Amino acid sequence: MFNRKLGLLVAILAVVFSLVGCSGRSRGTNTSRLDIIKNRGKLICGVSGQLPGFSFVKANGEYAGLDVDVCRAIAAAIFDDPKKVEFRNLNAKERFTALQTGEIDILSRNTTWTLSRDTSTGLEFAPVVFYDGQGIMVRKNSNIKKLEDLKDKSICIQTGTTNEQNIADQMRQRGISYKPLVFEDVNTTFTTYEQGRCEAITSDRSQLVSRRATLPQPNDHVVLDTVISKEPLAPAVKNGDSRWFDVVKWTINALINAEELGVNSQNVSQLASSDNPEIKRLLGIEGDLGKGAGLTNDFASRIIKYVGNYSEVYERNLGKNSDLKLERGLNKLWNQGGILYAPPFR
Ligand SMILES: N[C@@H](CCC(=O)N[C@@H](CS)C(=O)NCC(=O)O)C(=O)O
Repeated sequence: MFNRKLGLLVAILAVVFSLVGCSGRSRGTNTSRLDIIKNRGKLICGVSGQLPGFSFVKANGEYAGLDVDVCRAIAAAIFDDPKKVEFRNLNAKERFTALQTGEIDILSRNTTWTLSRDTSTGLEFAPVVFYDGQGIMVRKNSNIKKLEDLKDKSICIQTGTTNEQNIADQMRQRGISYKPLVFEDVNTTFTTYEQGRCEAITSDRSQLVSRRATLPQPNDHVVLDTVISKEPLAPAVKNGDSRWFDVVKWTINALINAEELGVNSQNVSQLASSDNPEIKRLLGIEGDLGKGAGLTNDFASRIIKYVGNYSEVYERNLGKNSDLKLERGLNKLWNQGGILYAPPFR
């Protein structure tokens, strides 16, 4: 009798666990964040909002930047409308909580992919959208040329970033003492540096170049050549939802593959009649690739039509068509001297 009851209990528990799974998300009903977004009718995208080139609000009130365009590309893929995005500004410290609590669907905010963030913080990182490295900015007239020149000097740093940890590692390793001045708000970090209360400021190099342009006298400041870390910047989603994660990954892969295949916002409709089988698959003329991802087969065409390919996104926000004029460097395609490489649409 007792054994039969125990057997029944075990069977019930087995059914419950198989439905719910370890993540607590019901597999039985197969609810993904993708369904929530579709039902809501818009994507909620966490950004910085303070960083020209990546995410910031233009004079006309619209968001712009590489991180912004990643979210617009996802909205184009899902809704055939790049405007169906609500942006939420997040500082470095609060960004991961917003993802964990479900306040945002995606974090697209100059965030470095690291092991602990990928595992202990409960995130999944999509393909890298910008390969960066940490640098140091100083006043030109300071005569600071290398890390050793920062001995006993004060350095402005943003809390909750990889930058805070990397500078500590580098200085300890070289036996250089320094005074870290740590802030939560990026504007305070830069204002403090600008007022001369720090002799240097450290951050991802792209951020230093971006924020330098907003200083009253940009030419009085120089970003040193020294690069002290690898900062692969990638969008992130919450762990345990591979349908949604796939959509984010393949949106980025679409941007990169479109550049590789020479498909851009200008020629995308014309190339719908291309004979090239790779282009046909990318644009959904042939095959059922989009449907397999929970989207329409032409999802990449939508992305390219509204947002462009990776090169268009890069040049508009960070490269030659932007104020920043950042060289593409590592962010060139793998077959053009860079390391951008997306798996195939197959
Ligand atoms: N990539 C680094 C740094 C990212 C970061 O948030 N940097 C600070 C330092 S300047 C920041 O707040 N940047 C401007 C912003 O994103 O609002 C990380 O993921 O930890």
